[in-house]
Amino acid sequence: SSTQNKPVRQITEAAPIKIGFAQVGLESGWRLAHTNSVIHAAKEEGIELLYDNALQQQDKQIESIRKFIAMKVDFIVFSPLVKTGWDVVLGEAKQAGIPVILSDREVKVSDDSLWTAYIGSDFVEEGRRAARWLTQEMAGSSEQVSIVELQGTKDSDPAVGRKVGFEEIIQDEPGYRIVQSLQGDFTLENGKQLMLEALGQHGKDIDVVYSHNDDMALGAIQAIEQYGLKPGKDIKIISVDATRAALKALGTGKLNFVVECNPLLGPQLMKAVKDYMAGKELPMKIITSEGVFTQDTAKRALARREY
Ligand code: GYE
Repeated sequence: SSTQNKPVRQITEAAPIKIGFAQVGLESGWRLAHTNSVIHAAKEEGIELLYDNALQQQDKQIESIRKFIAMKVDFIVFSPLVKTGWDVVLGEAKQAGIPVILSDREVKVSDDSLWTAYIGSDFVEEGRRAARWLTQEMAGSSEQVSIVELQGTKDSDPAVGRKVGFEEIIQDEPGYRIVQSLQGDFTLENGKQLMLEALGQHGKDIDVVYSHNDDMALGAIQAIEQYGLKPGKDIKIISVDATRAALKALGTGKLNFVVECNPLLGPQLMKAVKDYMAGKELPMKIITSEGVFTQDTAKRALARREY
């Protein structure tokens, strides 16, 4: 994109690379691990990092980006709350000649030269992985499978992708039905509330919960227990992220399957920043490779899990 061809300034010890990091919020265990990874990796590389947190508010995030533009940072890194609504502020960054790296969510803007690179996951594939496990798990059962979906933040890239990928697989299965799909915000509290609402409407008819992240799944576990059912047994639960807390819940049988989403993006991010400053062309998309966890594989993974 056009911002990639700008001459780069001289980086010295007295004037190191400066990144403005407009983080989206504090919503999840994944997010805390991501923030720590970025801060730590910047320190390791001698890169100056200015950190702002928008607490899941788009106007706050726009304000942060504007502040970083005014401070003439070398890069802006941000995790967009939602996909749309960034054209104006990213236009301002482009005008100022500041490249923007998206970590870990994509945006939908009219002009893709408004951002330089995306570093993160393939959310549609994560949704497919969740659904593939379910269809294998339920293979051979002739009964209807009633699913409650707990969605992440409305119009956010991970919520949209995880829904699309899951539905893509489920739609070919005649017995599967999403009986309720509730919009959430990726937090544990909210997951619990939404699950109580779903239980109030469908009660014991619910076979499966598909949660767009671990924190909401952990909230759903609390709700199911409060309702008097056994999470992982009476109701199967699938989630995405694979934080320590989720791996532990897999180990105790309260969760059934977790699709991994890697938050440790700091090192890749710093590498991209340094490559860019050295005049290298960055790939538009840098996609992380990830696995999945079952109750059997979770215990071993837990010993090595950093977050
Ligand atoms: O899965 C969820 C979160 O954008 C990939 O945001 C991220 C998602 C992550 O808070 O837990």
